[in-house]
Amino acid sequence: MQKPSSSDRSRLLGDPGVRVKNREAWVRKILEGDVRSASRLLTLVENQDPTAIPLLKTLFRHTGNATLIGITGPAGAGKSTLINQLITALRKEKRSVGVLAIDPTSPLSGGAILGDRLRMHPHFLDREVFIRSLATRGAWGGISPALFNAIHILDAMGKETILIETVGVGQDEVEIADLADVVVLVLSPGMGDEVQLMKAGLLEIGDVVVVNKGDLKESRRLFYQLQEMIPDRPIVKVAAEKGEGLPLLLSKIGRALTDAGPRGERRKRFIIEELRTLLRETIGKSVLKVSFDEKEVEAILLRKRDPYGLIRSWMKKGKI
Ligand SMILES: Nc1nc2c(ncn2[C@@H]2O[C@H](COP(=O)(O)OP(=O)(O)OP(=O)(O)O)[C@@H](O)[C@H]2O)c(=O)[nH]1
Ligand SMILES: [Mg+2]
Repeated sequence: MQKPSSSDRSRLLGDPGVRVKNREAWVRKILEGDVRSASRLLTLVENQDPTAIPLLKTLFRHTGNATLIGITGPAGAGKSTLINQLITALRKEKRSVGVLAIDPTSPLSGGAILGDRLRMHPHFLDREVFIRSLATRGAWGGISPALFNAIHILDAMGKETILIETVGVGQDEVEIADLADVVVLVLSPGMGDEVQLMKAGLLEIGDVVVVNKGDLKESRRLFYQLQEMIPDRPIVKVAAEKGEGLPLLLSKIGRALTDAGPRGERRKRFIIEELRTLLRETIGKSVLKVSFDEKEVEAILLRKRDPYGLIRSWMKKGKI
């Protein structure tokens, strides 16, 4: 990888000199939940356009309220179909919903954007539902600052629940969905035997495990195998296409959220991973060994500081 230049830095951390026209009105509209204003900023974020940063800095203090639900699992397991059903269920509870579909990069799932649009279509006209696909362009693979920023934008829009779909293949790398408040691992029959699942490390993630395609008889076998392999974890059989099994799944998700303890504690991991990702992309090397000051993480958690400004200040002080 090339050494990042100072323009790379301003792309990710902002340039104090940059002025954005109508910034206040733009921010206000996003906070009101305006879809067009949010979409415009998401496009800037996706393209790593530095003019996004001043807006993100202003929005940041209005974030941290949404519940984040990660939906991960192999390509074709039925994640998007399940998300569609989850939206319906959450809307019945009058919760506003944001969905971020992180484009699957594996060739198996080509055409995912169109597929996602079609499968989530019933909610396109609902103002309380905002769905967006996002291309990952992290120089180091899956996770990139854009993904964190996209979550902040949906959060600032006032979405109460944000569903994050990523293809999880069980490699060592952290996926954005794994940083959510609760992670739902979606599996379905016909993806190979259980030994392969174990080998892939796929079963290491997921607070709640879904066996989807419950209408197929092979799903029973997978369900029982999983019960043996991960006896301590909630496993729910669902037929996403028919909308079966959703109430039980929602209650397990709710339980997992409660069991996970105070949200602040869980969010620290999210913040540390966000800082790590920003650092990695701005200084161009892996930063696994950088230790994060508890007080600084806390300041971000409480929205007294934002991640972009904090890293800038570290650079100024020569800490990195
Ligand atoms: N039989 C059956 N098929 C299902 C069910 N849910 C989803 N499918 C089918 O499984 C295929 C993949 O569904 P998606 O929802 O696109 O799966 P995905 O995990 O989002 O896939 P990617 O985004 O490509 O990783 C589609 O053909 C769905 O129609 C189900 O409950 N039963
Ligand atoms: Mg999908």
